[in-house]
Amino acid sequence: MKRFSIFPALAFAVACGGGEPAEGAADSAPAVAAPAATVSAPVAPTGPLTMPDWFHVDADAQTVHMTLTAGGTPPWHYNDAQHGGQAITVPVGYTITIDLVNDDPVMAHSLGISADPPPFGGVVEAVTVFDGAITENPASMVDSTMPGETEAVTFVAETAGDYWIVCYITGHSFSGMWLYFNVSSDGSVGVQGA
Ligand SMILES: [Cu+2]
Repeated sequence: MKRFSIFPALAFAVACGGGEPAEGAADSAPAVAAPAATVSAPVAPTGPLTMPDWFHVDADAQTVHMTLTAGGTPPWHYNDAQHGGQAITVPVGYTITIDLVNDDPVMAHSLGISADPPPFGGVVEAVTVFDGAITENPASMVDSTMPGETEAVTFVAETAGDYWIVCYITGHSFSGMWLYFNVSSDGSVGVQGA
């Protein structure tokens, strides 16, 4: 189980910040993101709900289809956002499909909807709040969504509330690989912070 020996070290390096390899990560972080060393929950992005080109709503069919691209050097991210730098809102009762594209050249990633809020520990239990809202083998370094792969999950957002999209690979959510995921009861839909 080599991931247990490798990842705490990586997470530690990220948490400590250091001076040297953080340049690229800092450049790609949205202005709303909290500093990487923060372990408390940052403030969620505000502003209007937008419809980026990776986010498609069909009100007649009551579906939302979105693409989340995972990758980057630590802190790892979805769609270039870390530490809740994006907030995704979907209407309650809609059927949601998320295509997780792993664009990271070297690292396994995963995705699921967590009912437990940040801050996240090094190990996030591989459970999800909505049936089907989790990629396969989400904590595995060798059998989750591997570099170059795309994995789709489809689920019904059946209960309104505040949730979080998390990566279950050890150390990833801890280091910032998570987004806000809100299920609205008033039909609100869109993305903040994109
Ligand atoms: Cu990850």
